[in-house]
Parts: sequence; C-alpha cells; structure tokens
Amino acid sequence: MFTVLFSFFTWITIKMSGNKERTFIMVKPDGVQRGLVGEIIKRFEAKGFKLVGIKMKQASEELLKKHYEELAGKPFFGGLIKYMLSGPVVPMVWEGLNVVKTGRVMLGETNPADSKPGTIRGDLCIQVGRNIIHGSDSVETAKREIGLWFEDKELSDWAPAQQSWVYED
Ligand code: DAT
Ligand code: MG
Repeated sequence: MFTVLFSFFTWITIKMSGNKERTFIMVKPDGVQRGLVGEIIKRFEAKGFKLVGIKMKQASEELLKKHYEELAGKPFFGGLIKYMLSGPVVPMVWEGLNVVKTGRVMLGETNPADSKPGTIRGDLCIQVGRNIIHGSDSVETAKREIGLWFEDKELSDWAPAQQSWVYED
C-alpha cells in the first residue's frame, strides 16, 4: 500500500515539476522599438504557457556582459552589447511543459534568414544583429538567466484557470 501511494505521489510530482519548467525570454531593443512586445507575448500566451514575470528595463552594460559572457570572445560581442544597450528591453519568465525547448522552436534560428515562417524570427525580422528576441537555450541556462534578471519576489506563482484545458492532468 505504502509503495503504491509513494509511486503515485512520485509520479504526480514528476508530472507537476515538468509543467513547472521555466525559461527566460526577452524582447530586445529593436522588438520594443518596432512595437512587437504584444505580438511576442501573444504567441507564448496563445500556446498555453504561463507568464510568471515581466518588466521593462534599461539594462546596464555590466548586466549584459554577464548575460552574454559565453560570447565574450566573439568578433560581434562589442556590437551585440551596444545594440542591447540601445534602448529598454522586456525580460520575461514563462513556465510550462518543455518551455525551454519549445520556446527555442517558437523563436526560430539565431539568424532570421535560416528561420522558418511561423517562427518569431522567421516572421518578424531579417538580420542576425536585429533578431528582436532572446530565449534560453537549456534549463540550466534558463535558471542562470532568470537569476540575473529577476529577484524571486518579482515572480508570481499562480494557477491559471485554463490549466486543466491546456494539460491532460
Ligand atoms: P541565440 O540568441 O539564438 O541564443 P547566440 O546565443 O548564439 O544566439 O547569440 C546571441 C546573440 O548574439 C544572437 O541572438 C545575435 C548575436 N549573434 C550571434 N551570432 C552572431 C553573428 N554571427 N553576427 C552577429 N551577431 C550575432
Ligand atoms: Mg543564446
């Protein structure tokens, strides 16, 4: 009996924690300037993902250098930081089953020219240096990025009324 109950609760916990995966999505300065914040939010909302954090922010050079630290040696790094400093950004945290991987699929490829129609970059932008949106590339990266851009108290843990219509259980 105990084993059955234990397995059941373990199964429920695994299911629930899957739905609790989080990713860091950010509308870049060009996306904000072009009035695409609503379009981007709309796509994640319509998919069924849950918004748990959002703000508008003029990022500092220090924060952006930490955010993109893996790319520090790349020839485009200076231009990337300048572009990201050129205006406010809209950082967000989205939650849901496989949201990191699915979020990347929704974004398209890094270079909009390689992104399929139907993806955000495929539909809404043209060049890699103006690709309007950022999305975490792994669950580990997402944790690091969420920690860089948000304090715990800025994230809302809430239960959407539509939950049982988005997930089977
Ligand atoms: P992604 O944003 O798809 O995760 P990335 O992490 O490799 O891509 O690079 C971060 C950003 O740096 C990317 O969104 C745009 C810029 N970038 C990447 N490769 C570039 C290149 N070859 N030339 C100019 N900018 C580039
Ligand atoms: Mg990246």
